[in-house]
Amino acid sequence: MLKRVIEHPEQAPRIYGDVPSFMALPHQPPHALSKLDAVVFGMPFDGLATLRGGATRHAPAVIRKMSMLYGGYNLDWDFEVFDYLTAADCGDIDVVLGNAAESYRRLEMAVAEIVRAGAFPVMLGGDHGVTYPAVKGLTESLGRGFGVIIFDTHLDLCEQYRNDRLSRASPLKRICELEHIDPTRVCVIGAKGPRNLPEWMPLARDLGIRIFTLAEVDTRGMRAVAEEALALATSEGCPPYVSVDIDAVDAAFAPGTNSVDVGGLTSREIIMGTRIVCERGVAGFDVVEVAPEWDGGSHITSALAARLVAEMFAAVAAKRAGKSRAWDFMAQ
Ligand SMILES: [Mn+2]
Repeated sequence: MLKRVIEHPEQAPRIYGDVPSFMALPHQPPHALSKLDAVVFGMPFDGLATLRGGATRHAPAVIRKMSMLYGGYNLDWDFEVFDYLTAADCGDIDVVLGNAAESYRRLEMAVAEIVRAGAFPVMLGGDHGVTYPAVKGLTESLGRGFGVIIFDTHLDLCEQYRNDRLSRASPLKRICELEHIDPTRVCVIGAKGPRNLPEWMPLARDLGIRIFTLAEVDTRGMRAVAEEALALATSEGCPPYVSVDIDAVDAAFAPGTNSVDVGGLTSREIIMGTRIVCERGVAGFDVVEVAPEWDGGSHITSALAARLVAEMFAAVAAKRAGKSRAWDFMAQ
């Protein structure tokens, strides 16, 4: 069994330079993946800058560094995650900055390799545009569909933005056009506020996407909302693809992002939501829109991104260990 190196951060395999592998997982390039449950990769791509830019291309390296905070044992779950789940880090996609189509094609090829290894992909973005090729590559490699659950402030439903159909403004629209994706099994959690377009909500209704607004999360609580989203997304029995746009989280907890917004989810709420929507396993997982330079040196947003991946791993492993909702028992 592939084992993590856990004694000291310096023992972690190096992806490049001083960048460790995610959570000190074994480093295996895509063409040499052994049989695994999960494979982490970085997608250091940012295309369109819609506000203040923000180099999401730097996110995979910083998220990996901050992941060294976290080990396989989690007090809330009270078990060793990597006793039940094998995972590796296959490094970054060799992106061509400025060329989304070619970069996305390379991502899809890597996802195909990950599926061939029997694993599910775990992507460190990148702007939100990269969720589209990840879902496309996955559904094409699997030859089937799955539900999709997205945490996001924005609905990202532009047909195109300045003639670009592959930008961070359009991934949800592109995903809903995929052959095997049923938009009625697609959910967005945490949408809010004045940085959405007036045509998006009617379009979401027409497509049949279930939008859980932040107001609904406030009223019903994250637990109820995440449970309903999971039931919708897994209605045909397959685990969902889960995408976390870090800008769903309040700027107080996640300032390091391009379309930063206030009045959003707390870090506790996004952790709770991530745990619940991943508890039946995942088809794939990503965390996107982290722009480390806007963290002002704290790397707090990258730490949250790494934590959410760790929580996803715990949720998936807990299902195998028969420890679902372990944190509920801890609270008693
Ligand atoms: Mn967003």
